[in-house]
Amino acid sequence: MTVPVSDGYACSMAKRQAFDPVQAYRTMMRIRLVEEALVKAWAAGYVPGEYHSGIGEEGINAGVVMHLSDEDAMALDHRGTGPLIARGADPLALMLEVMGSEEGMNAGRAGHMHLMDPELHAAADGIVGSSGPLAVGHAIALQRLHPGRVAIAFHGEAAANQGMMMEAYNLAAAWKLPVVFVCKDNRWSITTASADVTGGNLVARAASFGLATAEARGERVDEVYAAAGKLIKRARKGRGPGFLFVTCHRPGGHFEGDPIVRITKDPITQSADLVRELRTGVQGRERGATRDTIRGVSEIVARSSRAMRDWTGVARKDPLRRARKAIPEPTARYIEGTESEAIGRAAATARRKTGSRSAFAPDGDRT
Ligand SMILES: Cc1ncc(C[n+]2csc(CCOP(=O)(O)OP(=O)(O)O)c2C)c(N)n1
Ligand SMILES: [Mg+2]
Repeated sequence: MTVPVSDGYACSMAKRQAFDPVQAYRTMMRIRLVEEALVKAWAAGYVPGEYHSGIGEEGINAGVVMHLSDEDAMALDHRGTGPLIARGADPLALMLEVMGSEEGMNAGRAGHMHLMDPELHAAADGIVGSSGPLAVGHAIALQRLHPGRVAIAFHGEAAANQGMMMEAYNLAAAWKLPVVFVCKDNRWSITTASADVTGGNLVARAASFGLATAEARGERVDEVYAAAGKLIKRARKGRGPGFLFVTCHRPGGHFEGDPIVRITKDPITQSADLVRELRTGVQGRERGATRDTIRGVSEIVARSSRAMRDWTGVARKDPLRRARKAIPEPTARYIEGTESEAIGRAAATARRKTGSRSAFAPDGDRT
């Protein structure tokens, strides 16, 4: 399913070679609005389970996906909303799916972590690292059936430590497959700082497998577009796979309701549970030696403050803010107006259709 192409949106993207900042801003704005609508829907109890938003990754999603065309494939991770919207997936069908509706893009069976659009050759998977082998599978098929087409694997920096991801890098290089791995580095894997569990350097690691590498800052969509373009172009020509390493800042933390983000926003109320648990740990019967307890508490405090530092005050790294500066003000406003209206309408429809299921609110909040 694709968005009606009244503005030439979905199908015109791939044919363009030069970077189009207006198209980039429209794509990023559309992603942001869908993400924000889903974040609000989650808080209001319309979304069963978790929701991992990709707010902050829009520069990566738009910068990479703007290079793709019809037969190209995408294997997505647990933050699949952005790439799918960038590719032209129907926002209403996607929102309905995340809300568990039978009218959703996968009849409500997939939820947000297994979104799939066969027409776009795109599917998400909640198993961390699985987008690697899945993209390699697509790439094997493309190499034989559709030379010139490319497969993309979106994955987090922590997923790069999964064994199956390294198998994917290896086979891609050994068989010169048309695949580009897009590694989105937000520096966190849930509450583990990735630097604490990662040996060496991921770009050097990818290069050592024989992948062509490039790097970009995720808040600069033009930079992502240029770096992705080089790797995608050579992969299409049969010159082998690539690895694109892109930094990004995700202010929402790991998922909606992330306790650390909640504490950052409202420390007095939201830290009550943490303080209670810490007190039980420190004073309870099962407590360990005092030295270990002190070390444990300091570790928790240090880790929480490191996360808070990373996840707050990143507005200046917001990819939309940067992209907006690159286009004329009236154009930006026009895009904001038309996209807000379309996505607002789709979000209201999705809520109306799933209204009777709005039973998943955290803390009984139904805003
Ligand atoms: C194989 C596997 N292990 C653990 C998990 C739980 N899990 C879900 S997301 C996540 C963090 C992944 O971090 P990263 O790849 O950096 O992606 P990010 O969430 O930061 O976007 C983990 C450990 C999982 N889904 N699959
Ligand atoms: Mg990460």
